Amino acid sequence: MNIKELGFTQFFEDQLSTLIKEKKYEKCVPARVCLEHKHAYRVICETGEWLASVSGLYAYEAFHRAEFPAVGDWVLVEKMDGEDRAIIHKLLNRKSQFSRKIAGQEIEEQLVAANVDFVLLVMSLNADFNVRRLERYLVAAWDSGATPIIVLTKSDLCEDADSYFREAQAVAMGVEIFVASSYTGEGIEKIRSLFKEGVTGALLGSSGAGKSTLTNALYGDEKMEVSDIREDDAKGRHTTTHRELVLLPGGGCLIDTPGMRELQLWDQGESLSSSFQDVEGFASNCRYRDCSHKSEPGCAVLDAIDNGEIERSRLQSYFKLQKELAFLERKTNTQAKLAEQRKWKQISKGQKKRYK
Ligand SMILES: Nc1nc2c(ncn2[C@@H]2O[C@H](COP(=O)(O)OP(=O)(O)OP(=O)(O)O)[C@@H](O)[C@H]2O)c(=O)[nH]1
Ligand SMILES: [Mg+2]
Ligand SMILES: [Zn+2]
Repeated sequence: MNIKELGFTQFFEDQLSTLIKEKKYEKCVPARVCLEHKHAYRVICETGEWLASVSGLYAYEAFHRAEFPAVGDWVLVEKMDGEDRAIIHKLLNRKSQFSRKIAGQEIEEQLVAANVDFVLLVMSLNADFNVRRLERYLVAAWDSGATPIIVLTKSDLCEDADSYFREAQAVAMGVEIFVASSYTGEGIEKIRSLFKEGVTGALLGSSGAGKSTLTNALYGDEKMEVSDIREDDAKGRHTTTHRELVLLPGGGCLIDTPGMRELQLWDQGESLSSSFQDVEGFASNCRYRDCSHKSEPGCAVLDAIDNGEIERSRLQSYFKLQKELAFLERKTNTQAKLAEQRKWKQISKGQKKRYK
């Protein structure tokens, strides 16, 4: 196998050519993380597939959870003699990363997939379909550095796919939308044509949306386990438990992920603007620059709602996501400040010792 097939592009080659000159990486080869389970990894490289874990030094130096390898990452590994095991010594810089805030109260980034070109937001054309959730996924997807794509699955179950398509289109702002069925094969070829050699996509969405079934359809065989959804609410059973990278026979890599219960945003940039170009477009015509679009006179956004150009629920969704991101920013700023203070405390402690 040639690692180009695994997605080893110039971006990674450039990093490798510098790193490999360092003595400590002399015995290393590049490998891609294809499975992760509690800090144990499976990696693929040119000569095989190995179980791997990070070196002691790596673990010691990694400060944040996001500095540990995730599925899709490129790492430098050293094979252990006579064993199908390897040690991960170095993580190569990522070209994209889809992140979320970890579940619960803690403010920390969790990586869902790394180095993907496309994030395929999967939603089924039944009770799972929810435009507000789609908006949330789109914000996260725009932030990832990968291109978002929407896949509306189970079209065979839906009499009126067109109206769902239009609903999705109204919030998708230039994002390509595929209507597909893994049962009848509708849309599958079109989705497959995204995957050329070296291209990586990741499937994201709720449990039961049909991500693993789609993986199997694209793969052309029963690669991933799938199971029924619950009749009463169309929710899935969390069948997939690990993120896994699969090499498609026709070229390209696909990452299947476990269905998410909730996607809490972990946003670094301008992704809200990318997802809500319509709202922000109108907002630029408001009379006051700091218009909150709640009750001000001359508010172009409220006018747009009155004229039916934007739905009120979309504006509410915008406010909600904006609030969530502002909260996250405040929290991460506080955390950064605390970390800084801790660092200075340690340094000054060290200095006091030295002067004693
Ligand atoms: N009718 C129909 N059913 C589908 C289609 N795709 C998936 N399903 C069914 O939906 C159920 C859930 O599919 P999965 O592929 O396991 O869903 P998933 O998104 O991988 O779920 P998790 O692994 O739990 O996140 C299974 O019963 C599938 O057979 C489709 O295109 N049409
Ligand atoms: Mg699955
Ligand atoms: Zn306004």
